[in-house]
Amino acid sequence: MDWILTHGDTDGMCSGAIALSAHEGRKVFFSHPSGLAEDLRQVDGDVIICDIALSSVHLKGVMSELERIKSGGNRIVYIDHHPLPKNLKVEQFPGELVNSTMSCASELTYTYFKDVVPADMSRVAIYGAIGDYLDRTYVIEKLLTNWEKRSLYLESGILIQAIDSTGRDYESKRKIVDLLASNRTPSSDEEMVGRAIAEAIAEEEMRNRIKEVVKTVGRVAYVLDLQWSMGKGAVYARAYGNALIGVGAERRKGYIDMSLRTTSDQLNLNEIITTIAPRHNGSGGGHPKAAGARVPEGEFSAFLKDLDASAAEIERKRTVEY
Ligand SMILES: [Mn+2]
Repeated sequence: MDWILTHGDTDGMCSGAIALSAHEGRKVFFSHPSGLAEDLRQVDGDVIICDIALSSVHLKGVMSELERIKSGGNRIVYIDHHPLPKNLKVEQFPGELVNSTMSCASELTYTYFKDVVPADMSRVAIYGAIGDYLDRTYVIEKLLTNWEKRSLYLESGILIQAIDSTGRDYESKRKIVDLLASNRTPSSDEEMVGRAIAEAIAEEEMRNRIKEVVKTVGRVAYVLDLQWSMGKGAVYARAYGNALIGVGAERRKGYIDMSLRTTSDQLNLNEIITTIAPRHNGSGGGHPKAAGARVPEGEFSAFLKDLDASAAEIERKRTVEY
């Protein structure tokens, strides 16, 4: 069987939908950087992987699975926009590697498949770009010229809120990917519209609750176990904690999973996280302003202190430089 492995956020799901519209009938499976090696073990055919960072900590396991898939005579296309780990030898990559940190994965996936997917799939690339805050690139702005921008914002708003409401419900996520791949709009699906409105109402309540429960460690503001989108939790924690970095975290099987956000142009969360997470027996990474991490539960408070110290150090250096 042939596969599509993709990330479960809006950008990942839009990438997956574009790949699925290029390869109807493939099995869509959701994965993430620390689970990728394990998830690849079930792959027994061609595979397209979208929007999943190659993490330096898990690189060995991922590469050996990719080698196994390739040696079975199968084709691998790996499309991603996260920075490549320093220990990756690109020339030895066992498949096609499409990578740029300037665009979202949906844009890269659409560009890769544009000759084989219906032209209407360009709006799915735009939804994905909005989902990852990467809609102001040359390609996306050009694609937008053939659409009514304001209407696409409604569609992407419904899509993004509905996806946020799915959490780890992979069956619902798969239905959304199918809908997008078959060129239907989010607004045409009653269940999605219902989910989106309910999520928007929950967000308004949660936003106000975060004002009350946010905690700070120096320049870092965090919320823990809100049972809600960790990314949004991080955004509002930073805003209401009046901090440099926001963290939305939750306890999970002895670990703390978290999303991190900053609005500072001086910080690079990907660099900070890839440096400090391993010091706490954790892993993580992502983008300069949005990243994710996982550390053992007992390390969480030391990790936050380390995060604050790194931010302080960068702030101090930059101040001296200027
Ligand atoms: Mn992405």
